[in-house]
Amino acid sequence: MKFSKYFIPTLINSPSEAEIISHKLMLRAGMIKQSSAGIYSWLPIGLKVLKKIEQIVREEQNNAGAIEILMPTIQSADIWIKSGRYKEYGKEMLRIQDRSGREMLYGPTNEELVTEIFQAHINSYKDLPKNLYHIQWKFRDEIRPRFGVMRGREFLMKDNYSFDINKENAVISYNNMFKAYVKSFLRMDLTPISLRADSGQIGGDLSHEFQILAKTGESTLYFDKELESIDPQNIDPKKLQNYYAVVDEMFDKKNCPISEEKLKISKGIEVGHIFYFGTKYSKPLNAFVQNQNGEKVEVHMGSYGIGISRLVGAIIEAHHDEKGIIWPESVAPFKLSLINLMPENDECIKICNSLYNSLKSNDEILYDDRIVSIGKKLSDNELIGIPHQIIIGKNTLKDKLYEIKNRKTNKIIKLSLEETMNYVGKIF
Ligand code: 5CA
Repeated sequence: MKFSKYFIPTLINSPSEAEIISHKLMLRAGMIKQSSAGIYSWLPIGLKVLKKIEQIVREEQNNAGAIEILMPTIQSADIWIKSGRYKEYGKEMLRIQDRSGREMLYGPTNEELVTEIFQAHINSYKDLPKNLYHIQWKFRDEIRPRFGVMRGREFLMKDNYSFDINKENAVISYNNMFKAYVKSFLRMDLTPISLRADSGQIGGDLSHEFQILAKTGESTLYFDKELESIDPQNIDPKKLQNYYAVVDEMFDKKNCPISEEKLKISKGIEVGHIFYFGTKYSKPLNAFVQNQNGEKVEVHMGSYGIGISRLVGAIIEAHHDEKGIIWPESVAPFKLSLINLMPENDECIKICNSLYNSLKSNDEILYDDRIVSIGKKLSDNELIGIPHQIIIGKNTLKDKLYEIKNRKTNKIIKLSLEETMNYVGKIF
């Protein structure tokens, strides 16, 4: 992609409305544009990152046996009246009337809708377990939308729903998702901490939040220090769940089972939340199956959410420096940028074009061919945080060497054309 033909509207200064670093950097890097409070348009590189996160989550859901569907954003109030949540949800729910006066709403979550789908099509224990997910926009009329995409009103969520014959099997599904969550976050270079959580609006008695430690996080976490030194990838969920780790609402100083020296208190960003809530929705919405004895039983359900759009901000909170974003390779909008420092010099253009032409079928490459100052070019590339940068300028003309910069380590190495091509080959 040629930068000059693309659309990355970078800004020198961050707009005054942005309070935290990820919001500032997303605006400065031209990733999003606010359209109204807590509602954003996603500009090209913002969208690319969003899609990559979405894809990682999708792959780990599929690996864990979940099945993708797509439910609508607009739902009928009827099913929410049946579950009893239509009133309960209060002002956070955006309510709409269609032209014939029917009560509709913009979905804040999908327990009711997915239970209705299950109920219509599945009626035997032989079809269990089932786990259905979708990746869809949600709307919650938050009192205080803030921090950009971190607490939006419209936001992208992956939500899935498990259906099992009994509690025991439902807990197996729960732990299976727990593992998939850990894997998904690790693939984004995030180290999640899982904590016992309150199940709030969704309900139920078993719930965990997945949090990323960050000073700017909105949650306060209380956990065993040992958790920080554990590699969550190679540990059984049940073992992980045995450590003391709770979020604010669950913390009780008097009943805390670990000593003050062992307890760590940190701020965190909630990137995922999982729930087991038994028959809370299957009962009112008549989601029964026949068991082995031919009896009708209500299915046991769990729901599992990942804040896809929030993750864009959370990853930046975890990966940035004073110059800008440092994207982990797995979610970077482009893996490589090719920076022409002398875009008006025929020879330099020739070298860049030939390198670009040999690579351009790859949509992981951004070719910065803009006619702007060297300073702006370098600082824009730092800001948007492409992991690998090939810098072509005077030095390349003089001694045929290409400067390769690693955004994370800030190290620059000089390579011949052949070595450069080898280096590039290894990135993809
Ligand atoms: N139905 C359940 C699980 S599918 C549910 O809705 N859970 S939730 O309320 O905890 O939301 C799931 C995830 O969505 C959260 O962990 C968070 O990462 C993200 N999220 C929730 N509210 C917002 C918001 N206002 N802005 C951005 N992301 C949000």
